[in-house]
Amino acid sequence: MKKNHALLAVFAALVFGLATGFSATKFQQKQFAEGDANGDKSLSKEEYVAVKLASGKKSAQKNNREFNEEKVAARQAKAFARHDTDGNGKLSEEEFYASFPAKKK
Ligand SMILES: [Ca+2]
Ligand SMILES: [Ca+2]
Repeated sequence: MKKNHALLAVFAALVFGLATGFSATKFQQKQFAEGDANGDKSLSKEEYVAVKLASGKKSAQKNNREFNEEKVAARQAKAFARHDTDGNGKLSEEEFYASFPAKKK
């Protein structure tokens, strides 16, 4: 029981550290950190599209799929506008993480 509580505390701290109401995976955190080229803790449209292109390219190569950079860039630019829920032209960490489909538990 004690052990469970300790784990729970660690988990709560992690979640709290990210703000409440959402949790991000390591992958998402890494993408955000890598994507934020100028370090202002938010992703501009360019930063967002770039990181999506990079990861899309990687997975396309891994799966031996064709990768149409222009098409993906256009799609991601649209996705960016959808995910920028407060419309300030940047994705905050919260907005970025929310852009991922919820993981099944
Ligand atoms: Ca940035
Ligand atoms: Ca925003």
